[in-house]
Amino acid sequence: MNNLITIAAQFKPQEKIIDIQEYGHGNINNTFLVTLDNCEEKHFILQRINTKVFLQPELVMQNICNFSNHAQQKLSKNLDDNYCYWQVPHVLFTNNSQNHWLDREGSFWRAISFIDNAQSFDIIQDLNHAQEIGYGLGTFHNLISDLSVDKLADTLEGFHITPRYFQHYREVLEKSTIKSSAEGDYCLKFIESRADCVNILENAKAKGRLPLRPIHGDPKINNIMMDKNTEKAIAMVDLDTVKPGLVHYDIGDCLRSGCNILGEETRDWEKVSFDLELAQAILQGYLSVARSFLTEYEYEYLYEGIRLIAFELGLRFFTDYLEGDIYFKIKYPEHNLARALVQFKLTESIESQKREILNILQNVR
Ligand code: ADP
Ligand code: GN1
Ligand code: MG
Repeated sequence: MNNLITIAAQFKPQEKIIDIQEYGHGNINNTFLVTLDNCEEKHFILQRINTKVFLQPELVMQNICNFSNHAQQKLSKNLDDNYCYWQVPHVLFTNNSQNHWLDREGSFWRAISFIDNAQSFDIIQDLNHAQEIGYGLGTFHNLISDLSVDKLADTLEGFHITPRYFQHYREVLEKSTIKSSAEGDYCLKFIESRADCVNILENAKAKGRLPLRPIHGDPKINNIMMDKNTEKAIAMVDLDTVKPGLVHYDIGDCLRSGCNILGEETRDWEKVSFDLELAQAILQGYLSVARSFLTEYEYEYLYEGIRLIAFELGLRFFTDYLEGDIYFKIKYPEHNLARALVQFKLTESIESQKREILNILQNVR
């Protein structure tokens, strides 16, 4: 605790820190809520960046600063009411104007302003929440849409490039010494039977059908903050993966996390399914703000994007399980296997409802 206070104090040297608690359920970084003895600004977020994942955390900070300056400027100039409630978290600087602080062990720390009176959920609450989640992602895409991709470094090489995850999976599998189990065998078969779909988005990108745009990269529902009073989406957090990509990565990730009512941490993986009503609400919310910039081809590949991102996450979890849990934080030994099963079951459910999903996509346009 003393150590944490010393670290937190780098970002607010004039303030008295009265409490620091672990916060949120992120799978990558270590997040803390810092409480100050200051009634105007009671909290901020302190995070230790996982530098095994983000090998160049300085680039992550540069991207976040570039995005948040761009968005703040846009919000301040906004003459209509598009973004009237929207908030953008900003980076806190140390006394000597650094956007991060390295402790004695070399850990990389950063601080972010707190989105007050808001909460995020790991599991979707209802149709209103779903609609707001979609609205939140659409608002974010609008805000970031005119930030030049040249201003965004690649903070995580290969992120959402499914063929690369697949290639890596095969290499890991070859060396793996994990003993066989019914659940493990289900995953192995599942992956092999989908081998021919892993290139679908990358091929479309290579053919020039899908443009690279600035995206969030990680819009699962617990990264979208909801106002506690109005129950409206008011901010997106976890900006580490803001970088050029396909909108399909974002829309797919948002739907795979929002339409699974058992949540991605359930142990009841056999009961997991993709909820169509929630999908419709998320897409309606999204398109109410983002309809104008999607191209014909982008619409055409939405179904494949939704399916692929669920499959890809299953593949990432299963590979991490085989590799000894080096990427995602775990709470018990087979955690990444359990998470992979959930995503594969979800993929199966998406596939079995392809016709209905295509209908929804047609209707919400
Ligand atoms: P991770 O990269 O590990 O997922 P996040 O940045 O998503 O870490 O933080 C974990 C959780 O903490 C989020 O899901 C969110 O609920 C909360 N959180 C993160 N940043 C903020 C913020 N600026 N204001 C309020 N809550 C936040
Ligand atoms: C990670 O950081 P967090 O928990 O919001 C991961 C996402 C996965 C998600 C699955 C940088 O997100 O890609 O979809 O776990 N983030 C990174 O829960 O890999
Ligand atoms: Mg997160």
